[in-house]
Amino acid sequence: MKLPPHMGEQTLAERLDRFEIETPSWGYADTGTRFGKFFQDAAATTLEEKLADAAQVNQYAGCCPSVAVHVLWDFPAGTDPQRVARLAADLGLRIGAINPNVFEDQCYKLGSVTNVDPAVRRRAVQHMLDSVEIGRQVGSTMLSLWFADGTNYPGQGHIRQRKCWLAEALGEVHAALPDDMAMLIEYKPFEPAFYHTDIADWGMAYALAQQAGPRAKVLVDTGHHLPGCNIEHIVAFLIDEELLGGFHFNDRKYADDDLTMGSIDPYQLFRIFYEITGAEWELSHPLKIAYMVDQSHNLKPKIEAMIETVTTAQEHFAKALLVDHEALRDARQKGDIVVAERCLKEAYATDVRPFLAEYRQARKLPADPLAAFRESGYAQRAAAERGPNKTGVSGGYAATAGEDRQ
Ligand code: PSV
Ligand code: MN
Repeated sequence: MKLPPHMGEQTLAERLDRFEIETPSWGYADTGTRFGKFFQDAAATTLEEKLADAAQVNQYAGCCPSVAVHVLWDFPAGTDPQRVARLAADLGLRIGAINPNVFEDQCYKLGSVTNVDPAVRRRAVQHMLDSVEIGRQVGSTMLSLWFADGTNYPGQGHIRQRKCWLAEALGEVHAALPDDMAMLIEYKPFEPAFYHTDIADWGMAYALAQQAGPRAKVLVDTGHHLPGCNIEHIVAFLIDEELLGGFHFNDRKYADDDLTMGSIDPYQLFRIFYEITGAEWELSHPLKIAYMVDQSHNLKPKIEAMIETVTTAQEHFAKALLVDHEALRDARQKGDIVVAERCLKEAYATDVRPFLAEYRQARKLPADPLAAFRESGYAQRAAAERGPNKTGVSGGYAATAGEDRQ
């Protein structure tokens, strides 16, 4: 494998040791689209099962020690957060981002923090404050906010007024964050709202983050852009502004398709990682960016899809580390576009899989995590244990957790 001057095998391995990617609890549960849902016998229904599945991904891939949780789906009334933290720790995991849910309750039909009814706005803020408290108790350092708020028709909402309510709510929640907790603000151009979304793009998330307070940053969900958008440009811009908080990784062909990372446009993934690793090279220090997956697979087996995702992430991160920054700087200086682009393409074309296989084996991980997981028989055992308990009908909270996610 051709390595650039700044990147010996040892350094590459050390950089990969620091590369962690968080998987989402909802990625292990049965899920569907608005057209229906196909159950998988092995899919998790309880938080215990979701954590057990996440632990499998970490056991085989080794780079996913934290799990994002969705408060409404994972912390039904009466859940003891400290017990959840212990459960995670017993599995070699920790609880990562806390995702409040202010989009499913009936009262949010016309908005949560942007609802004209002050009682609904209060309820949404209270849920976020409660989520901060859960986060504190489970030892999380991230509150991850996404709002489905928006309108379907011109005239339906007072856009500027809604913006003020949103800013007010974010400011109140920010003020309640413990010192070590960051607030991530996610944007999305459409869906479920189809005329306007209150936080439609990175610029709106940026402005709101700045108003909210110093620990508020922008979260880039790679599926939340209109076609043709240059996501890596947004990433570079936010890095420079010190406002890139983290990612929700997934891939897409059309909209928020939640396909496995790198399945449609792996070069885009590489370009995103290049903007980050390039900035880190120039700054000579790592950036604090939360890499998270936001995918829930309704066709692929869930644990396999997650292992595939995180190993793809590792591969593309490693490729990005292979860019010869000095040669690139030199080519730019000379205005040599062809060589400059070639610096990226050379790194992207490098087959890092043999290196990663050795890297894993040196860390007592299987060279091929997916094959090893398949051989373990875990999925068959989970299907045998969990399948008979599934009715195929929504039966209680846990059985429906995460299922209606789009
Ligand atoms: C919304 O599409 C989103 O990307 C948000 O991150 C939610 O928290 C997540 O999906 C789960 O529905
Ligand atoms: Mn997301």
